[in-house]
Amino acid sequence: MTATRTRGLLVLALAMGALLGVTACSSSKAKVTPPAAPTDARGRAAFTIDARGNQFTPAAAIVDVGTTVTWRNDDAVAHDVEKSADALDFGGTFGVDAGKFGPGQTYSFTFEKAGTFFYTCTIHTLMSGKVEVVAPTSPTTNTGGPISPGAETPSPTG
Ligand SMILES: [Cu+2]
Repeated sequence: MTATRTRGLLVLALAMGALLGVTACSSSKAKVTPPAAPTDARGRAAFTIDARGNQFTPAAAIVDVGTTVTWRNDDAVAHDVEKSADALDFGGTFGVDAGKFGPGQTYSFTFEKAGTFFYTCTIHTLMSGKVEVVAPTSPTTNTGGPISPGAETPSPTG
C-alpha cells in the first residue's frame, strides 16, 4: 500500500520536472544578417530611406552630390537619426532627435559633399546605415564602372 503511494508521488514529481524543463527551454538564437548591397540611387534629386522594424531600409545607398535624402519613420515608436560616432563631417548640421522623428514623421538632409556617411539611431544602436555620396557623372560618360573607393578616407583631425 505505502509502496504504491510512494510510486505515485514519484511519477507526479517527474511529470512536474518535465513541465518545468519545457518552459525553461524557450530561448531563441539571434540572427545576424549580412549587409545588403547598396541601393544605387544615383541620378535622382531625392531619395527616401524608411525606418521600419527597427531597421533603416535600404541600409546602404549611393546618391549623387546634391541629392536630398529623406528618412521616414514607418514604425510605431520614435527613432532618431544621428551621425555615427566615427562618421565624417557631413558638410552641414545633420540629424534629428526622437522628438521630431516619431511615427509618421520625416527628416530630410541634402548631401553637398562627397564621401561615405554613417548614421545610426541612438535609441536602437543596432539600427544604422550609410549613404555613399558621389560626384555626379554625365549620362554620356557614365559607363557603369566601379565607384572610386577614395571617398571613404577620413579627413585628418586637426
Ligand atoms: Cu530607433
